Amino acid sequence: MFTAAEPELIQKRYEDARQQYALLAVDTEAALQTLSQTAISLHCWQGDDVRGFEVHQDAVSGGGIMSTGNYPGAAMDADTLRADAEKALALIPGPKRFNLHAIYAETEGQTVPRDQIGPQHFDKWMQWSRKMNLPLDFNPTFFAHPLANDGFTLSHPDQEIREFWVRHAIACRRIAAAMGQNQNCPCIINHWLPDGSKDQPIDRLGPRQRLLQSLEQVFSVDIPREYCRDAVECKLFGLGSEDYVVGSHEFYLCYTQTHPQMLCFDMGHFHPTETIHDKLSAVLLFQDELLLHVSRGVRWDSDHVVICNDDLQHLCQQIVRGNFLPRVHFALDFFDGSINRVGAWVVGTRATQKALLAALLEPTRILQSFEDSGDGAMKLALLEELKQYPLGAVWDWYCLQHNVPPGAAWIDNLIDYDRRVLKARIQ
Ligand code: RNT
Ligand code: ZN
Repeated sequence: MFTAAEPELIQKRYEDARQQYALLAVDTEAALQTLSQTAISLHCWQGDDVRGFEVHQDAVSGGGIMSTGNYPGAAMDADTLRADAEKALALIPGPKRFNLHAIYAETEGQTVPRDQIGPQHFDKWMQWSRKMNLPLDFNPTFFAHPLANDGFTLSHPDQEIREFWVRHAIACRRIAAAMGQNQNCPCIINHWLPDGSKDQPIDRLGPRQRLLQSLEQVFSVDIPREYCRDAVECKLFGLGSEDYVVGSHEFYLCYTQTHPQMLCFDMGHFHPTETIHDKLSAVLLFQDELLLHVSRGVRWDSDHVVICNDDLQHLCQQIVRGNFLPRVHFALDFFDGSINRVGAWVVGTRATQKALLAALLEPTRILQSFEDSGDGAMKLALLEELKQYPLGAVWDWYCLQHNVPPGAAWIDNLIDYDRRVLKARIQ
């Protein structure tokens, strides 16, 4: 249905676009070169609605997050998840990484408590990573577990429960280091916990004191930085933690300012009208690197499939304008179980790459000179005109060079996989 244009035509369109951008002193080749060196980490949990493969998993609460929808074909085991991911990866140009959670351990039918998981439970993932040339990232799972049912983990008032989660986090850091060693580049491990309260806790300080203590324990274990980099993720509110989240923005901002771990900004973790692009130039003035969870908040949900909207474009603009690319890590974080999950991965990743490409194709120097000379209307005018520039022609050329379908052509591959594979799965 969406037959791709002939390669010669794509090349010709690119050549025209190259000249059009060149008139603004924008070097499309340089932009493409940068794009082809920027990896996006795809999150495994879009493929199975954040279920994971733990044995004897109790029906427990989502722990502050929840994937909704029952579109057919969700992956129910690791081989299927990998197969679906391979399909998605084949439709996304350029370098990618793959982000796992602890609940995706492969334990051969054995129940392995979360504080006892080790690198061996991720052997198959690491083999796959090598085969696919796809570095892995990692996350401890502080939710969907009986010991998380109170809504508190690392900040739980019960010391034994806290210690269980501390051991879990340390076990995960060791796994991350094994992944880093396996792939010869650091594995980014992100620590997010759902801890918080639904309604007006009297004590807002105690849980934060306990979280701080637990984090000190988790990070007191020396793990080589060349293999593992730790991040901590803040949040304003979640499902069941509407009134209070222990690991708030202020908590982790202060924490990372005084500790070597990096901050993780999730685009959906702030007030519904608050965006993160303005925070980069503030935080990166004081800190070395930043993990981004590219996501899309819609009303109270923080995890809709990413599209190329203003928020994402503003974010990428800030990264490029501030020369922050070498200091930020792009990870996707959304989950939608109501649509084809492979499609969700591809839509979100391609949107992120397109937003980045648009930012890389910006005539920043001209815009800056308008700003400097007080020509605000001219600056705004050029920003608006740029929206009609042939980004798509440059993008298609990039896709062609990376052997993935350009334009809408990939939707045909998606329809085929949907009908032939996903809908044929017995649920
Ligand atoms: C939840 C956080 C967190 C999770 C993943 C599954 O609000 O955004 O990053 O989405 O760890
Ligand atoms: Zn997140």
